[in-house]
Amino acid sequence: VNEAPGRLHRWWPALAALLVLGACRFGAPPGATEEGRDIAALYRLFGLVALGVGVITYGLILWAVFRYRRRSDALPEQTRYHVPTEVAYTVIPVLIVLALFAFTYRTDRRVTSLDSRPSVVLDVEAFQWQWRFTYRELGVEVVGGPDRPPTVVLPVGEPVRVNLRAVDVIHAFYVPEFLFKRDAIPGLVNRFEFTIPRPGRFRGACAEFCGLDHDEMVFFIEAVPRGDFDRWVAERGGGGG
Ligand SMILES: [Cu+2]
Repeated sequence: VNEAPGRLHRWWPALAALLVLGACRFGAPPGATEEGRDIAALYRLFGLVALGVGVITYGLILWAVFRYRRRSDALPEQTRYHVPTEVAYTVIPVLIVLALFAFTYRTDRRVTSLDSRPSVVLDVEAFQWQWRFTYRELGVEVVGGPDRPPTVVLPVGEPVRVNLRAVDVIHAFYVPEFLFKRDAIPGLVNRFEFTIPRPGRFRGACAEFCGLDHDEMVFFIEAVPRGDFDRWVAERGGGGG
């Protein structure tokens, strides 16, 4: 009758591992902005290429281990300087790296481009230890305070331009679900754009240690339909943009 607990005992490590792994999220989020989706596609490409290289490499290692395992004390035939093989294992990795570089360059250019006509311009100011978001054209400002993370509302499906500044020390604007991070550096304006295709609420935070209350530099971005956005602006006495 008392066997069950004993048997269960053997499964404790597996159960504990399952619990820990269950709390993990494997891989990157899919990318909540159009730019983020571009980056997610690049991640996937890198993952697949790495998987292919891994399968081939481990396959060849296993093949060599079993095919050429020790069968007697006699030394097998020793070969060296096999030029075609050496050329192949030099050229192929170089080609893979060049191709990945080209894809990365293309994605980076698309993600950081400022060609589109932004429908919202957002001045983002990082300071110790919160954020100030100013909709210059709409006359609206959102400032966070201690234990009061700010929520920035933005219209869905419209390009947003961010002008990122830092008042005191270096901070970093980071929204994990956007798969995007940019430093805020005193004396410098970092500009970038993003478009959020679907409504949602996304948590952002400062990603550069900037002093004692660095961890309090949390903010939220909320993407809503245009009508809701206009109402939100009007409630704050803004508009006219
Ligand atoms: Cu900071």
